Amino acid sequence: MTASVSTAQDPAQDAAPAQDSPQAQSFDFGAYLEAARLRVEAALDGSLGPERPESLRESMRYSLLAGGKRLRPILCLAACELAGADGELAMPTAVALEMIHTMSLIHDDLPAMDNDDLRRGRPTNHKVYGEANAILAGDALLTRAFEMVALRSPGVPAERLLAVVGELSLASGAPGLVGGQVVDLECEGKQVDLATLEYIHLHKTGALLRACVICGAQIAGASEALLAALGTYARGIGLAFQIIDDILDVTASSEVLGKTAGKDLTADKTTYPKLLGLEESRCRAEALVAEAKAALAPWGTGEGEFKAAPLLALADYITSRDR
Ligand code: GRG
Repeated sequence: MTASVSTAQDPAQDAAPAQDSPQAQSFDFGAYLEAARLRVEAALDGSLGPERPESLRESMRYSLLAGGKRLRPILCLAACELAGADGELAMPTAVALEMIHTMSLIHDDLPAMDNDDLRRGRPTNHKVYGEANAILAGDALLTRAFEMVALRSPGVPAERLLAVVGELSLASGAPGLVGGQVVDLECEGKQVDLATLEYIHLHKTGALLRACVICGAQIAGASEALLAALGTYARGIGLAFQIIDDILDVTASSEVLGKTAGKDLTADKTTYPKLLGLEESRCRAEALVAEAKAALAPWGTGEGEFKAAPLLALADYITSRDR
């Protein structure tokens, strides 16, 4: 597939599809999601090669290729395409994002953290490979993610890759995942207010979702206006994603979720349903998705309609998903 780089500076340029394109007439989100998922699965499958020893490679692959919705890499590809470039250009970064996400799941499941036995419908990494190996598999996935961007992203200008490395560092470290996780652990068993809950989720869940769309767009050389709009979009979908996660924790089964349901209650965590009730939580998630979609309005009308369609539909998917 030929990759092209856009230097678009405004909504009309960022997202102008071919005129009269039949794709612009209608958008089949189900087909889009499945095609994008398959592209991502293939890229993930080919992403781990030289890791040695073999036992490390096996445990990395066990978690990385265990399924999952692949929402993060798909958001990255969609943002890259909205910003006017071929999504394939962002595939190594999309893989890196899934590697960071998978690392965070492996570490989150450890006995010292959430202590879980089930993830993506399988025994957790440490249940299969032991705690030390699970920590190391997570460490290797995290560092491999940066290698994907810095050394395995052909065709992307170096200054864009540097910006992506910066975003991924912020999202993974104390200003993102780690900071959110620390506050989350500190708040277990305590009464937490809405502002603290929002802080936890904007960092623990929202930071990486933000990095997905920002990095995808940076690879395409998106304008500052589009990056700002994507930041607002990401805040909305990040919080909505976590609200729905909290709702599903009490309404769905472990079988459907592929992870232990009812965990928040057992761990005595403050959740949106606990603070607001189920109905109010769902309304809040829907309002956040509406805010997220509104941020992309300048890129989602007229000629830009088709290129914005995946991110708009992905926002709706966040509230309609059942796992
Ligand atoms: C060591 C740098 C470093 C970071 C780790 C453990 C940790 C710090 C952070 C925990 C982050 C975490 C697990 C947040 C929860 C995010 C979340 C809601 C995950 C579920 O995402 P889905 O539903 O899962 O997209 P699938 O399986 O579909 O990918």
